Amino acid sequence: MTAFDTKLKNDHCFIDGNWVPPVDGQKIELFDPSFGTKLCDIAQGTSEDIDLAVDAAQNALDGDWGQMTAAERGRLISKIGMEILNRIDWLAELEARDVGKPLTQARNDAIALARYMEFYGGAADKIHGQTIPYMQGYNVYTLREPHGVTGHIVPWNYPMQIIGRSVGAALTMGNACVLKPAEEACLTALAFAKIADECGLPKGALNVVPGYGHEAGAALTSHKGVNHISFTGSVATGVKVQQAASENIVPVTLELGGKSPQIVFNDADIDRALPFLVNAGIQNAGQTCSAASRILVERGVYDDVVNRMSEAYRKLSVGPAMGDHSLGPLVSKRQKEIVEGFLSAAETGDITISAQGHFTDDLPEDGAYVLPTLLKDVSPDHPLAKDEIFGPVQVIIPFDGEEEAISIANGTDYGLVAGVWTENGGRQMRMAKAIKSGQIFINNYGAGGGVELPFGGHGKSGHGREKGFEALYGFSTLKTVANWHG
Ligand code: TXE
Repeated sequence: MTAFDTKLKNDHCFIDGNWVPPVDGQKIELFDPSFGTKLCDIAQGTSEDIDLAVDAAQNALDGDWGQMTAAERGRLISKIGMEILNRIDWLAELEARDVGKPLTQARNDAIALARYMEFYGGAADKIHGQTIPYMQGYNVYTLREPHGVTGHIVPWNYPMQIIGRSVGAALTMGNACVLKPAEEACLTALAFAKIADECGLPKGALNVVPGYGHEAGAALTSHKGVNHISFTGSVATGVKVQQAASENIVPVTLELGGKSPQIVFNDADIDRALPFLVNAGIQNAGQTCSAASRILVERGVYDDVVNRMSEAYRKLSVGPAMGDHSLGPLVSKRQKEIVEGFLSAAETGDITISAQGHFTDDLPEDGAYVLPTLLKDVSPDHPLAKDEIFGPVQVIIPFDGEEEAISIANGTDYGLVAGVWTENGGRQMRMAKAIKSGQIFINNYGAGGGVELPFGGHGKSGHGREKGFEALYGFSTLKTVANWHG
């Protein structure tokens, strides 16, 4: 199988059920980060393409898509999920070559995308309003309705999963979507549109406009015809998105990454914890919003955890995505420079590298590779322990007792996910309550992806919840009807 079959019009937009070139004909070059070579061109959509996409979405709401019952939508969304499963190899290869994700991880993302569609497809006709007891002579009830046109700005780190959790939920509630994938990674967004189209999604219900953030992205977030915006990306861009949306008084869901801790107490089951501690830092080469980039370890087991994590790090291999190593390259040379900047701050800041992984022998020279790096004895106040690195770098920080663990855990601007490792039931509950974070995992981390589990941030990690039924509430609005019948 080749990465590009001729059926995927990679340099087109998908608008109103048609594959169309961008209005001004411009293109963006897409690179394979495993080799640093050009992969293909994608469309450089602009505000004109966004206008067309928003019009098409509005027409879909006024047309066939808006007329479908919840059960019909659910059946269609489930069908798209089934078709994704049928084309898993194709999707996985597209993602691996586009963003450098090791093939097995890319495959898991395709499975997660299918799982979102399966979950949401099944939920479509199970979301409903309520009746409210009120004054004599009234029937009062609520209706759950779509926002209308929803805008989806998706980053490059988990395109398929993020499309699943946001576009999947928005379609389920009957919204019509305009999706702007990241300029570094948009092939699986186009492939998703192709699959949805072939499954019979009415035209205009999903539109995809690739392009730069400051052009197509900004045009989408400030568009007066958009009724809800879902954004996943950096804090700096999240601020711009929220400002743009506020001009039109449009609700926004922001997922802006984090500096998530896993906290290991002296009584933890370290055999069980170890793979979670390491994988949650190096999965997708650390380019994960919920990466456990801080490992807090109680003094009594500190040396043991450092030694065992170091041993695991030394076994990690880094190579081309299609070779399916522990880690692939980072998404781009730009991201590699960002991560190397942090690593040189470690060198000059006198921080000890406890262990690193290794490159494969035949590493392509121009790939965006960095070694997974474990840093120990890092002060909780150091930028390496506070800032999101978005690369395969974990810091280990010692602590003494619950109080200090909580203070360090809550000591960054972020609060997306936290893990707690302890056998003490009372402490599990105290920690779950005290940590400021959208998700807390006790004696596990990530819960296998958790399509069903509401997910979102605290502080600068953002606001609003995606995944699970919560996302369906977020992608809908509530209307109250008070009907006086005398
Ligand atoms: O993010 P941006 P970048 C973090 C991570 C990373 C850093 C920079 O720390 O190192 O952000 O990555 C679109 N209006 N995360 O520069 O700019 C852009 O086209 C509207 C964490 O890639 O936030 C892309 O589709 N949209 C994160 C998306 O925003 C705009 C995932 C993300 O790009 C826009 C990615 C604008 N003005 C990076 N400017 C996570 N939470 O998982 C850009 N975009």
